[in-house]
Amino acid sequence: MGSDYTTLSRHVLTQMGGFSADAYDISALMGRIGLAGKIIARQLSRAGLVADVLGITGTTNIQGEEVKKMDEFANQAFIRAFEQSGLVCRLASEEMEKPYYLPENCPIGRYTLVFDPIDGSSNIDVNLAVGTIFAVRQAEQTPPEDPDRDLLQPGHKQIIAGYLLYGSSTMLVYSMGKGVHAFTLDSSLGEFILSHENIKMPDKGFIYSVNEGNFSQWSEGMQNYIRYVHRQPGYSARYSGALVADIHRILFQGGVFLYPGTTKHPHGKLRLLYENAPLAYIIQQAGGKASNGKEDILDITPQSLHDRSPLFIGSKEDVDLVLSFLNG
Ligand code: FBP
Repeated sequence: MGSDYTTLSRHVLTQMGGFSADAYDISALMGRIGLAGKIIARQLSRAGLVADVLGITGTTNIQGEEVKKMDEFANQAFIRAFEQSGLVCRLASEEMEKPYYLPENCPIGRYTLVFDPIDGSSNIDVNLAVGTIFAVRQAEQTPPEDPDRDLLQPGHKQIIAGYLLYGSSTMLVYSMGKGVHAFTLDSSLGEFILSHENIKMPDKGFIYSVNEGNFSQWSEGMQNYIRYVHRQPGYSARYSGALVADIHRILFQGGVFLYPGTTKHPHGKLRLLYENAPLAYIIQQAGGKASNGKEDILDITPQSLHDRSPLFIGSKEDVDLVLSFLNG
């Protein structure tokens, strides 16, 4: 267990190996992500008591989904957290068709941020765990005719990735390429304190996490994998409705999460840039694996901000087993 003094910003400085301007920039950037997370956690914690937390806004987002009031609140929390920061010039999220510019941070802002403000939105109104997913990349010179090209990069170009989990406690899990570390929010201090350092996941687990309601729409290989785990003693199905919560369980206990393509949605449901790639980065840093069924999630270059991809992610041996069924 970390001490009261291993705060998120201090841990990032240690990870950066010193007190350079870059180190302080990255530490400040993670501090802003932590701030947005605290503001979202506070709003969620009083959901049933104050107006305008639960329910829908009445609008539809670029995904064609009803926008929840918390989706909008969380999206704004991130934008507000990065205003006047000099860190991030452009942000892209699940809730915004196009990237959002913070002119006061341009062009000095040397990083870009992509995020899913609330992951597991269908859980909000029933007080079940939800999360936020984020990833940071270096901003690059882009041509005027294609200013956001540098947002469409493969996952291995992420320099930081992570998620916030709003569960019985609020946690922030991140990696900047030197292992995976988890922090727990101590609300009495208002600080994220290191609680789990250098998390390594089991090579094999006995949890499979999938929405079996889509069974009839899956490939034969995928159906055969599920038939196989149904026959094996010791396997347990766990599916929370929030990707972040299911991935968090698998990070600590092992197993595999699956969101395959379906006949209706051949690319599946989950978004590559701000759902699959950040979580693939975390899982790979913890010793696991993430694939779209054919290639490593971190090698895929998105063609557009809201591209979707199938996702098979978790313990190495479990993902390899799934791939062996998918590829016959
Ligand atoms: P949101 O980011 O819009 O919440 O969508 C993603 C998600 O809710 C994941 O968290 C979850 O794993 C999945 O969709 C659930 O989808 P389904 O209801 O089709 O099983």
